[in-house]
Amino acid sequence: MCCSSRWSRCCLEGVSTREVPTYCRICEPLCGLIATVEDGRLVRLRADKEHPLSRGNACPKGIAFTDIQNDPERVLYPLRRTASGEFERVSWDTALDEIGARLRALIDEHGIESLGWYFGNPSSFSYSHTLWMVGFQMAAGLKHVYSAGSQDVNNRFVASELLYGSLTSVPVPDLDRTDFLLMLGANPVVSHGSVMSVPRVREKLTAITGRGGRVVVVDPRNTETAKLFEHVGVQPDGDAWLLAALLQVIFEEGLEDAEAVRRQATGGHELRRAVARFTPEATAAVTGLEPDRVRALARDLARAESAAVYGRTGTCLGRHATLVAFLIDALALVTGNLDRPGGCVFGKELVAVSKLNARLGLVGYGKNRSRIGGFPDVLGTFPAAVMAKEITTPGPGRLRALFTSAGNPVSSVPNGRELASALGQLDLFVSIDLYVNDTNRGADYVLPATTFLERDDIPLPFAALSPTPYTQYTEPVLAPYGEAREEWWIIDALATRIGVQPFAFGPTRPAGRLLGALRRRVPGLGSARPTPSLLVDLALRTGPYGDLFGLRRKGISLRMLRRHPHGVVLADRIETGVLRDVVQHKGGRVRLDPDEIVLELSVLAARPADPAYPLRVIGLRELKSHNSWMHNVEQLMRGDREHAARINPKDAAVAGISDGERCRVTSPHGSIEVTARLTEDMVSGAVAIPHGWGHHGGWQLANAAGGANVNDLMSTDIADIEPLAGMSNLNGIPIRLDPLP
Ligand SMILES: Nc1nc2c(c(=O)[nH]1)N[C@H]1C(S)=C(S)[C@@H](COP(=O)(O)OP(=O)(O)OC[C@H]3O[C@@H](n4cnc5c(=O)[nH]c(N)nc54)[C@H](O)[C@@H]3O)O[C@H]1N2
Ligand SMILES: Nc1nc2c(c(=O)[nH]1)N[C@H]1C(S)=C(S)[C@@H](COP(=O)(O)OP(=O)(O)OC[C@H]3O[C@@H](n4cnc5c(=O)[nH]c(N)nc54)[C@H](O)[C@@H]3O)O[C@H]1N2
Ligand code: SF4
Ligand SMILES: [Mo]
Repeated sequence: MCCSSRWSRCCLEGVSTREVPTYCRICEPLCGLIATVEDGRLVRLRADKEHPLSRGNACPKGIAFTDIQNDPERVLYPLRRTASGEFERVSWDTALDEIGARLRALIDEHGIESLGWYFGNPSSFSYSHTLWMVGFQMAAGLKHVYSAGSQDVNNRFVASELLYGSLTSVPVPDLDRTDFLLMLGANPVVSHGSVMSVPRVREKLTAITGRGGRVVVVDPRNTETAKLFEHVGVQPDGDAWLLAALLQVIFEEGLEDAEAVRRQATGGHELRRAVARFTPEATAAVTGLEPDRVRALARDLARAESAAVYGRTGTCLGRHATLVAFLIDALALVTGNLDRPGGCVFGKELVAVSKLNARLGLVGYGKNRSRIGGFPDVLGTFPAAVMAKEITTPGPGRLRALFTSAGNPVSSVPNGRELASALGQLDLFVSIDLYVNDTNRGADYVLPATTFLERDDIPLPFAALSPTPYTQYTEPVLAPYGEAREEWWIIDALATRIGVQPFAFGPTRPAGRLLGALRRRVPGLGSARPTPSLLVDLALRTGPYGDLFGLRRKGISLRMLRRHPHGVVLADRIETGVLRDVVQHKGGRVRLDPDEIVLELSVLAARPADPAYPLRVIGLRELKSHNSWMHNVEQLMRGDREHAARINPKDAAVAGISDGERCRVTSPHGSIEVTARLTEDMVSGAVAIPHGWGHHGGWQLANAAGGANVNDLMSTDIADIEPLAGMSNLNGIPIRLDPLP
């Protein structure tokens, strides 16, 4: 099956064993793995020493994926819910034909706008899943599309739209060359880095201080990352104030790189005016930080030889998420650190999506508005926080049939209880997943997806996010277990049944003529059609690193990548001096004063204190959990793992709670019970609780792990959804702690 695999024969019983290089698709470093396969079954995963960047490094989750691949509780056959609420096995034909018939009836009665899709985080690691999802959305004209993005990163995209006129152009910190990294709301030592694709990220960070530089971590918790470097214990959701104060000091003291601001941007004066009131003194009550410390930080950052500013989920899930993402890049630009070595730099895409999109305007920002709340779409998706109300609110355009793929929104979006109850009101609910999870347990059908080891892949969106540009193509390592199928195949099969075909442009259109040559017969899908690998090969070959069908020596194509099964480094480092090419605004300059941002700064006000809810809850990721879906793995759940809230001892004392006791956490929106773990790591006022616990699915070990869904504390009130990007507010929510008897 794989040209790169090494075969050996076990002399005893003729068992065939293969060692196949591939890569992990659980999180963003995409570490190289070697899979040991015996007679079509995975027996082991280990780190790939020959991978050019991860070089023999992988984390416990990647290695433990063997147990997910082989989990007896994995869904391997299409399931249909019976009248008694149990699932029964049905054939693919039965499932697809029945779903198709129900969809056609719904569309006849209520139109295509009654149909919706939520795709979760693991989809972003599958090029074929995302490609076919987008193809289906465009071909069918789907409006109700939701994703994990509104709980994760859409604010980052909208900030890029405002700054650069290019939603998908996101700068990354140039870790290998920077002298100063200011990191807000990220814990890469545990998360392994996000919106930057950096194998061995811990080494990259310690190398900065090793060569005499600094790493400053702004976080309400003294995290595993902060402990290695310098910690600034900000109050939850204080980042907008802190960043504005840093800019204020820099402008006031004339520390800005005036030449860079003039050359790269417009609106510098307006930004300066907009931040003028945010002095370190004026913001101290919100940030919880000493004014002198903020001043010193601003000076050090501005004077550093080179500096990068980087923020991740801790800065994306507050009430001002888009503003914060905007100010992060503005700070880099104003200090002369945007698009220069050691600063924040723009990687080159494998497929020129940003440019193509800017030219063709395929998906963007605010092309549509959500029915509930009137939120602008981001890359064709609406805030997942309105999904429940889109189902329960009567009227034209009501969401009546929902598909979820690679998602567990009851666990991951705000107010899981509301969503769980709304799902029960759907006319049709279909899920494509590896498991019966906390969301699809009430679905009409659960369709079995292949794991990442059972599909071919190339990490399309991640090449531009790697300080050392690289890529890797992998063939499937295993044939699908049971009757698992790839998402793109399932999407295509469903689409066909409602008369829609992704990527089927009419034969008279130029794209149609081109794609005409790119058709292949696929088992189970009827007539010849475009396939993901045909399309991606074309896109790669004509892309920025492509071989241009032979015109560019050493350019890439799938064929070329197959010859390098451990991955290929595409360049030593990200090119700088590319800003004019990145920025799509007329005039080619970054906008520092978009109306949305200037307005938000002018009205920015702290949430009034409520004595009934004196503390704030924030998130926390743990090394051996992955969002909601790795709690069924025995290796990862060994030891004393339990769902616990991290609380500062002073706050616990006020609430009358001791270490190890159970306590009740109450917000204005809900209430959960967790174990209290007291730690000086938390700033006083902030309580950290991991998400993705409190399971009720088809995964017994996960169910038995206990815990609670922290998102039951979160709100889906329209006023609580961040207006610019539709971000869910999951960090900094006011809470109260009470002891449990
Ligand atoms: N082990 C593990 N790794 C993962 C995941 C996982 O679940 N487990 N999930 C993956 C996913 S989907 C993602 S998106 C990435 C996320 O990658 P990261 O964002 O690096 O991961 P987190 O650990 O959530 O780090 C967020 C940090 O923000 C802090 N924080 C919370 N509120 C605030 C605030 O208001 N201001 C500031 N400045 N900080 C705040 C938290 O204390 C936390 O330390 O991780 C990925 N990697
Ligand atoms: N309070 C709070 N909430 C959060 C966050 C937070 O920091 N705090 N973080 C948010 C973030 S950053 C994210 S990304 C979201 C994640 O939110 P979601 O993406 O909704 O949920 P996951 O927990 O990642 O669940 C992924 C599902 O995909 C399935 N799966 C795994 N691999 C595959 C595959 O290859 N194919 C298919 N079809 N299914 C697969 C798993 O079995 C699981 O059911 O959670 C968000 N929610
Ligand atoms: S760090 Fe992420 S990509 Fe690397 S092995 Fe662990 S889970 Fe997989
Ligand atoms: Mo995420």
